[in-house]
Formats: sequence, C-alpha cells, structure tokens
Amino acid sequence: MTSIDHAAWAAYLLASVDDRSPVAAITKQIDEFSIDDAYAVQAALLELHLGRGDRLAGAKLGLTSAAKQQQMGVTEPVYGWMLESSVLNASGEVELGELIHPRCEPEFVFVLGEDLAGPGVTSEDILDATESVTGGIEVIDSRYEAFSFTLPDVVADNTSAARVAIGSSAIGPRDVDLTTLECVFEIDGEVAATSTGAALLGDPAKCVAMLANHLGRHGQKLQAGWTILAGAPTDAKPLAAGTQARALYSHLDTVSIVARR
Ligand code: OOG
Ligand code: MG
Repeated sequence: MTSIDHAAWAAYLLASVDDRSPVAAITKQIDEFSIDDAYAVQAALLELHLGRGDRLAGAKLGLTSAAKQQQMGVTEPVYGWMLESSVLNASGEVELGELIHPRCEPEFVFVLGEDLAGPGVTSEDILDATESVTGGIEVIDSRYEAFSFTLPDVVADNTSAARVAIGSSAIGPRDVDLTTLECVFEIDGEVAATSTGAALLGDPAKCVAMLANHLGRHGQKLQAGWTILAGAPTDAKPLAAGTQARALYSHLDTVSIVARR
C-alpha cells in the first residue's frame, strides 16, 4: 500500500453524500490508487458512518452480472457495506432530494442465520448458513461525476450503495433452485429486463461465497442476521421523480419503490 491518506479520501466521499453533489473520481487525481487502498478508503468511510450513529445491516456485492459489468465498464465484482440507514421502509419511497443521480436495479437478497468465515467458503456453505432468500431493489448513487468510475474508485465509494428495499416474503435457501429463480424488472409498468439467478456469475450463492472469502482476506466474516445483496442480474435504470420500479420474482413477493421529490 502507498502513503495515500485513506481517511481524507473517505471524508471527501462523505462530503459528496452530505452535499448531494458529485465529485471527481479519485483515480483522476492520483496515479497509484490500488485496490487495497480503495478497500482501506471504504473501511474508513464505514467508520465515519458508524461514528455518526449509523449501524451495519449487512454487506453487498456489485458487478456480479455481465449486464452490470458491461453497463459500468468494470469487469470485476466488488464488495461493500450495507448501512441500516439505507434500508427503505415498507412504502418504498425514495427521497430524490437526498441523492445525486440515483439508479435502481433488482437484487437477490440473502439473510444469514449463522456466522461464516472465509477462506474456502463454497456455495453449499452459503446455503447451509442462509436463513432465507428474498427479493429486493437497490438504489445506487455513485458519488462520482457522470456516474463514471474505475474499479478502485467504485470500491472506495462503497460500491455506489445508497438505498435498498427488501422484500417481505422469504423462502428457504434450498426451497427452489436459485439459479432458475426468475426476476422481471419493470419501470412504470413496462418490462425493462428479465433475468434469472444464473445471471449472477452462474449462481447467486457463489457470489455470496466470494464475499465471505473476500472478508476472510481482511480478517472479517459474514455475520448471523446480516442482509446480503448478491448483485443486480440486469443493468440499472435511472430513477427520476415519479418513477415506479417493481421487481417481480417467480417464487417471491413483488418488491416496489417509488421516487419522490
Ligand atoms: C456499482 C454498484 C454495482 C450491482 O448490483 O452490480 C451494484 C455501480 O454500478 O455503480 O450494486
Ligand atoms: Mg446492486
């Protein structure tokens, strides 16, 4: 790792959240910003949020589908944190005034029943440790200008995490084959995209296993009670005033959000 001031870059990104104003990507300002530096900034940013009284609700993966990787031009999965303050209430109302240039995307969501530590965690281990699976819609909001970034930038920015609606229905992790669980994503009543769990690196549980192994490399573990987003199976859509997004799942209740100004 370099002599980069991780805490200062975390404060830079938090100011963007607070001001609802995008900032220049970090890699546009410093040449040698490594992935390790980026995860160190992400960790410092989490500390700043926790220091303000927020709490950890779980974790997330991003860029785990070909659709997302192509949309964002970043071809590797990323890992981030989910804060309690980001979880929307049952009305699914998203206050646009609190965000910069939000987009929304469907999610496959795992709720963990047991702690699980990498390395060596497999999809089967994840299914064993999972209490339930449900659907969700994530609202992402890159803190960078033009929603544009490289891999280390988006890692530092906690993988664009902003808000999330979590479904109220739940199935057991082995009740259905998660690779064939279908999701239809609608924007204002029009089908925007359809997908199955297999869009997530072939298997959503495999994505969560990668998260466990990533945390293991940082001396951390998945924790019982955490909510984990496996990543969007399809590309994200802009969330403008009045936009209503719905994710309809083959074996789960529909999740919806609506954007308000
Ligand atoms: C990065 C976050 C990606 C997902 O599900 O792929 C993500 C971004 O696209 O801004 O949450
Ligand atoms: Mg996502």
